[in-house]
Amino acid sequence: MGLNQSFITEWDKMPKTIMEFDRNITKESVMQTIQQMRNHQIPSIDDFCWACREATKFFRALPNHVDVTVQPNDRMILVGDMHGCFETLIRLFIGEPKTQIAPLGFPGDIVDDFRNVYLFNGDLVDRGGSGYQIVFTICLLTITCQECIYVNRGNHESEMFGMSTQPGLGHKFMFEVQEKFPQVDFLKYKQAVSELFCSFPICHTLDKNIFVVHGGVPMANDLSSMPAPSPSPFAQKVQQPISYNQMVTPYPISQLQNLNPPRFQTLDFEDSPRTKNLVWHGFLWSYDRLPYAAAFLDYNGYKTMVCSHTATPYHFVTTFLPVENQPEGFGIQSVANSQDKFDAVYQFFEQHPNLQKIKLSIVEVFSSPTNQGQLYACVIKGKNAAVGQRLDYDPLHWEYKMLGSHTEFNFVQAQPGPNGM
Ligand SMILES: [Mn+2]
Repeated sequence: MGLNQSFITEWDKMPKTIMEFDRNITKESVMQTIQQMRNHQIPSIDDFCWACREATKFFRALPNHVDVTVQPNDRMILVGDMHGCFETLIRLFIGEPKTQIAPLGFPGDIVDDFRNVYLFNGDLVDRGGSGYQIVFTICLLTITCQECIYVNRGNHESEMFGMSTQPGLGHKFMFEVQEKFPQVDFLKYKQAVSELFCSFPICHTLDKNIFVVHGGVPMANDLSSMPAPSPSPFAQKVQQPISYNQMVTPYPISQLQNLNPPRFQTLDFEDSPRTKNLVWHGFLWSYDRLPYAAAFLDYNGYKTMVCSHTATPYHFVTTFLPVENQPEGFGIQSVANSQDKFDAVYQFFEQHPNLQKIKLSIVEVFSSPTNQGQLYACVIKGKNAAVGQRLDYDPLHWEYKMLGSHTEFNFVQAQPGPNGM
């Protein structure tokens, strides 16, 4: 992805006014506030920091790994990287008449007898120009509708990106806030933002079978304290994984709750060789979509992993099947990276129900135009069954809600300069 391209839109650049905001909020008032932001009003920095602190209290009480009991009438909506594009949130919640895309509605809304439950899978900020409105929205919804909104932390919710006050490496959230409030010092809001970002849980499990995490899982390299592989994520994608059952067992998810330092002290998820052997780093930064990740699913009793982080232009589904005599235990059966391929893989498994039962899957979902492709959210409807059987965990059966194409967003010209955009 080109850091020299701006992902700030004409919408982001429209002049904003400060809204009147009553802190006695209700679900109804929050919907009105989101409408006001759509109409180019933004909260004051004091109201913004208040919302961050109130939401932080809630997130801090959650474990690192949140086990979500899905209700039979829940409609789970999994949203990938937003990267500061508030227009995507408008498309999800309210709709955008010019696109003809029907909105999914707000968290907690009942649509066709199903209750909307959202999970935002990290990277709320940076790159785009309206992370401020996204963070404010997430906080207000968390305060008023806790059972209908979940958030995972992404690698941008770190000192390296979203909390950074150092210029360089693309458009950063702290500078977005500074542009909105040039007279206010970073110190006024950086602490509230940092505490919020560090309070987000690391991963969620839905109905026991679907594991949702921003980056991926710690690789064998991470767990064996071996020297890190190439720092390039693209190099990692094609690198052969180290066979887990010969060298190190996959990370047991039960250990995540007791990991030290606690997540509240992990400001710095730097993407450098120095931090690559930290378990924290794997969950937020890993781009591994190879059999080692399937081994993690198998070891921990999950069927499907939902990741974001990779800016895929389509909702990639990677399918793994057990392979005899392979050290990894699993091999990649297919990667559905286009609609034609998706349909072919779907057909194959419909014709091979025995393989369907034993396969494992990874889905990549990205919901911001910074992927320079199509934007999607995953939609999975619950059913009336026992816990563990309420969601169909096979991603070939899920609905992928198209939110548009990157070509529909009017990006402004990149600023020339030594740091690029
Ligand atoms: Mn990311």
